[in-house]
Amino acid sequence: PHMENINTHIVTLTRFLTEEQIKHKEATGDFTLLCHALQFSFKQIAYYIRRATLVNLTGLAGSSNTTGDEQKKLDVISNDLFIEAMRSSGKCALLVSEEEEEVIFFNSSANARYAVACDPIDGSSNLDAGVSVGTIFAIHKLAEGSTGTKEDILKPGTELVASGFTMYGASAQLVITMKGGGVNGFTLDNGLGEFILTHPDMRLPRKRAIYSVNEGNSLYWEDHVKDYFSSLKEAPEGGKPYSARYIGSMVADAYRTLLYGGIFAYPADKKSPKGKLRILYECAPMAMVFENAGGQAVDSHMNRMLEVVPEHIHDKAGIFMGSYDEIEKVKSFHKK
Ligand code: P6P
Repeated sequence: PHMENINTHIVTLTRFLTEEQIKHKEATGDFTLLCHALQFSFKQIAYYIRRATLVNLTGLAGSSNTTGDEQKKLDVISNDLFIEAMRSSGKCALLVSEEEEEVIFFNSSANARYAVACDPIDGSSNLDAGVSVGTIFAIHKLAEGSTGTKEDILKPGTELVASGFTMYGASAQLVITMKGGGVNGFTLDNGLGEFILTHPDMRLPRKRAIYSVNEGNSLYWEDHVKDYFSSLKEAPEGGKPYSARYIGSMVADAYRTLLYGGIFAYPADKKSPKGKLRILYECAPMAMVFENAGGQAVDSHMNRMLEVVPEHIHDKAGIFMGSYDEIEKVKSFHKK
């Protein structure tokens, strides 16, 4: 009888990726191998974050390691790990990282067909406060015949092959979605060193009375943004106002919104006219996850986020993402 309560249907990320590959007859295995390099870097980053608080990796000035050289901050270590994982995979032609001013071209990966954008440690300013941070990733496929140029990554999110994020919280939670597919959540089992499928086919509730925005910027918001958020604080006949939940780490706010529903927003405002969050490795990958989970994501002009094309690799955008009905409500407040 004890066997009855042991979940024997364990799907690891590795098995999941292989099953996905088999669905595509034309698959060469390159995408699968790229994703293995990704998951390896998430395991490494998770390991370093867990050690960070112990060995002072959270970037407190003056800390140095045994050889005495200046202790690298966690965001630098994570960026280095991620770059090396992409390089050694041989499947990544070029990489855009939040930590790198310019595109990194992997000339050693001659036949690589993928371009990756990532934020290795999004929310790192919160690290020493113990707030969950995360790695956000977006995968584009090179245009036919392209040898890998900046144009291969300056594309609308509608062309993304896959995207997702790993949140380093009490445990490492990985969320991944592929073009035309659903959203699946995996939890890192530290003992096995495996990501286990714990949240199959994640679906955003159509509505939920939770809003997530930095109200400290409300002085700078456009009027229709002020009106929208003010409307959430009213109690319609017999109804109740919304709850406010803001962590200030996009991956943590996004993960909660994905699980519970509601809306997360970082509107462009008078202080940040183009918004604060970056299109390639924050807005677009999150938008793909939210749309594939049944939600929506729009920019400050109410354009579908996945149709926004950045001019430069670090371009920003305002963003509203969350439950389908909630975004419809934002649109209704936006003056034409
Ligand atoms: P603010 C973290 O610094 C970050 O890039 C995102 O992770 C987060 O959503 C946003 O900025 C928080 O910005 O202005 O509210 O502190």
